[in-house]
Amino acid sequence: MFETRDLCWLTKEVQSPGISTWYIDHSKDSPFLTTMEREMPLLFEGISYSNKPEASIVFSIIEETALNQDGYRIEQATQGYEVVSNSHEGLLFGMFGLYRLLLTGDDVTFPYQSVPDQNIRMVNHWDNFDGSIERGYAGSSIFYDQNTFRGDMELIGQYARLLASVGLNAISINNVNVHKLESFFIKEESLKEIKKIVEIFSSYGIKTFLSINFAAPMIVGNLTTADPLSLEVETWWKEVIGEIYRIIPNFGGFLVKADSEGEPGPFTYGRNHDEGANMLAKAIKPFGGLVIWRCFVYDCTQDWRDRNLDRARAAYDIFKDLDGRFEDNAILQIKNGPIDFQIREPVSPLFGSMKKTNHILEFQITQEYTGHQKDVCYLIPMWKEVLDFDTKYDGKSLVKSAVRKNSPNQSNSGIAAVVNVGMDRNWTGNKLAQANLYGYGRLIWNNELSSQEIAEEWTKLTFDLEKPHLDKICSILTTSRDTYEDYTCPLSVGFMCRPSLHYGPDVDGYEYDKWGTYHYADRDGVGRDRTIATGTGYTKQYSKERCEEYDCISTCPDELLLFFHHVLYTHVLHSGKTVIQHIYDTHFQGVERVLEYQVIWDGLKEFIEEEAYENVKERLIQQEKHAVNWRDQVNTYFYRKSGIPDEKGRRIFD
Ligand code: GCW
Repeated sequence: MFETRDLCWLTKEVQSPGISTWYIDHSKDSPFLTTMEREMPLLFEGISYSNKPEASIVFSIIEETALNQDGYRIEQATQGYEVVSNSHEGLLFGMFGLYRLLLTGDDVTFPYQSVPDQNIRMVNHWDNFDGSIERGYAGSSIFYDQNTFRGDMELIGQYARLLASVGLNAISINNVNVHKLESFFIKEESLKEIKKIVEIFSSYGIKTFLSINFAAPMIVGNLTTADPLSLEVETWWKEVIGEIYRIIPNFGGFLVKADSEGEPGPFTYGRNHDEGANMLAKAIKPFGGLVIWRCFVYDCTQDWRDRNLDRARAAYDIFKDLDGRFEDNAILQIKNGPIDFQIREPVSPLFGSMKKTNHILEFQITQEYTGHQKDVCYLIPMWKEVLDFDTKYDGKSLVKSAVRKNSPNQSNSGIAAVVNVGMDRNWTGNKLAQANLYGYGRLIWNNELSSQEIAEEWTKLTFDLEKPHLDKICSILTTSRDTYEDYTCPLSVGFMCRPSLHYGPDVDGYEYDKWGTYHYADRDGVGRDRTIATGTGYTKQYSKERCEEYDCISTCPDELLLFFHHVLYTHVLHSGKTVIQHIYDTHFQGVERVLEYQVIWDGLKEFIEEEAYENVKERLIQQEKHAVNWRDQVNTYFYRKSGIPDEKGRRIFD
């Protein structure tokens, strides 16, 4: 397995005659020593361990508050490099940091100090025990197969090193929709298997979490209720948690999706979400565990006829008033936008407004609504926009700092994302989708990195190419989010994709359905009115300044217009174009861009190793078909509705 699997950005070895030995000060017991002993020769060609501190690379534990828990500093020493940190985790991250710098950092200056901007840096798996992955596009689960634990520990080991190499430190290993069999993961038989997985991740400094079923007391424990305020339920969970920690003392905790899309939760018992989360948090606290509670709670059985209901409002309506009522080891996990990982959405209004509750921001690396890892869609630009978004509370409050600062226990705050890997040999289906996993880790560790810098790092580590060729790949990556947006949903109107599948166009697919995602296109105009005066009042969930900006049609940014307003097709955008012309232009442009990507990629044929070349080539062909389909359906739909022709006279089907 080890030879045949694509090792992504860890394929190369640092080759330097000056680097021949390494040394770690293990006067303090290091749980990571074995890991580093295994890693160092994989990362640095011909290196061997020396038991003398005069080695080419020296790892030392120091005490320096500024480096925090996981941070490190690399100093240039006469014989090579010294990596220092407060913790062994930090040294491990520093080892991967030094490797990266030596391979990519042409103009790096030493000492190089790196301290993560976010404390919890997590990936969430939506893997099911049967081996399928909800919204997975890279083959089946690396953990499970046909209701058994796959047991390929070497593969899990490779995955752990990939995650640690980009600075991640937490993982949840099963789907948040916890089906029958997975509900029993909290029992001894499964825990013994899970322990083996936990051990591997923990040897790379990564904490493992399980998604649990809120109704487990009934499903697993045969109780008649799962009411969080029932003593019987509380006692049951305490026993279960005691058992988990007896078997897995370094277990991370629980991730919970409750009262959402059919999952059980406290609402069933007339209880609130703080009551649900706190019951679990109190039970797990003595063991140092965490409860991560998702805010993706909304009514998915809406009546499309009722225009007063607005799914976008749900998370804020449910959670804002609970601010300050959660235990110190409970964390709310909030999706980046108010609806659901669309190619463009405004930032969730909970950021900045919630000030007394630990929180985690949730992204989606797996490309559910962004092209299923067939289409290239580099997501770092989108995530950066979210992190850099100024919520405008108290003057200025950027999401990236609000997540931490507004969490009373800052070590219990951070970022999580639904991950994109599976059994495909290259992990992510589309080779270029590796850049999203790599970039996610890098960006949430260092929120200041640019999309361009991350793309450059990834391409340098991944391919053996001259700069002009690397630049070409970067040019595909860094424009691909805009391209995807161009040929899919215009101006943040959202959805318009095929129901359930979420790939390919179906403009009215969700329009008369129960899911609460409507565009309201008619013969005159399109968009959801979320204003205070005439709409759902969602704009009021933002800070005063943001509310005014979004509420007013003349100040609302173009790219968010249809999320907040219902406008005429003839409405003129800030760009100077009418809405209808914008729709036509972007859809033609999106397809053009994909054709350009094909030309660029073809030009790289002789320089890229065949498997990777063919992999992306094949997908770019699919992407073209996909883009053409979107273009023609969206353009035709709006042409038929509006009767307004394209001013450039291009072919639109009528
Ligand atoms: O985006 C939606 C997906 C569901 C997913 C849900 C969630 C795991 O379509 O498949 O369920 O979000 O985030 O819980």
